[in-house]
Parts: sequence; structure tokens; C-alpha cells
Amino acid sequence: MATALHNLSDYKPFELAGAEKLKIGIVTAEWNEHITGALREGARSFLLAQGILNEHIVDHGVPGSYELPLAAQWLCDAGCDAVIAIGCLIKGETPHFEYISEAVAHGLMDVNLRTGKPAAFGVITVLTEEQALDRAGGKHGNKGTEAAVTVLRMLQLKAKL
Ligand code: RBF
Repeated sequence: MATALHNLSDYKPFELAGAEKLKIGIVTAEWNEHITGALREGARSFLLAQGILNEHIVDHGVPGSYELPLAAQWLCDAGCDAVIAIGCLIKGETPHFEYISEAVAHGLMDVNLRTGKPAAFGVITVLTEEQALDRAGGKHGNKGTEAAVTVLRMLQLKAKL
């Protein structure tokens, strides 16, 4: 296991038994699409590198991050083993940022606990576009890739129990 882990983007592909049977959902918010598109690609490439079949990646867009928890729940209920929720919230001049960030974080945690399936928080919440770019394949890695690492590691844990 990695120690002092601050960045899961450095994960190398690991042994994942039964990868070809897993069905993984990706829901991506269309707000700040230049960022969320890069996060989504990071997630998709990691899934493929781990042996998830392209036809088993259920990939859908939603208008904004606020819509992610419901879409994630729908995908879990429709048979996905796990879901990666991707969004990018950039703090503006209104309190919307706090309301939406909190709602999405709580909403996704509810999906995890209600469905018993991993629903990863691949949502970056930042003050500036530069900070977003740094986390979408820049100097702080790709948080979409990290969300993909997370759901696969959680499924690995579930399989062990
Ligand atoms: N959605 C995002 O994914 N990222 C944002 O930065 C973002 N900012 C928003 C700012 C305001 C003022 C509003 C009204 C919405 C914003 N949304 C954002 C959209 C939100 O997640 C949702 O799609 C809409 O509120 C409709 O439910």
C-alpha cells in the first residue's frame, strides 16, 4: 500500500481479478467542460488499462455538478458495479459554490451508502481555473484518474470480504 499518499495519479495498474466482468459508470458534468473532459479521459484510460472492457464503461453527461448524485444513483440502480462522478466547481462571487459543493459531496456519499456501491467524488472544487487545470492532468495529477483508481480499489476490497 502507498504511504503518505497525496496523489493517486501515480498509481500503476494493479491486479484486478474479474475486471472483464465489471461494469463501471462515468457521469460527467458539462459545466467547465474543458476541465471535466480531461478528468473523464483520465478516468476512462485508467479503467481500460485495468482491463475494464470499453463496452462495460457506461458513460453519460449531465448539465452540472448538482445533477451528479442522482445520475450516479440511476447508474448504480441500472446495474453498474461502481460509478465515477466528475465535475468542476470554480468559486465565483456568489455562495452557489458552497451550496453545490456540499450538496454534491453529501449526495454522492448517500449514493455510496444507499446502494453499497462505490460512487467516487471526482469533483474538483477550486478557486481559479489555473488550480482546476493543475488537477486535470497538470502538476497535481488528474483527479479523474484518481477517482477511477478509487472505485477499482474499493471493488477489490469488497471482493475480498
Ligand atoms: N455547475 C458546475 O458543475 N460547476 C460550476 O462551477 C457551477 N457553477 C454554477 C454557478 C451558478 C451561479 C449556478 C446557478 C449554477 C452553477 N452550476 C455549476 C450548475 C449546477 O451544478 C446545476 O447544473 C444547476 O444549478 C441546475 O441544477
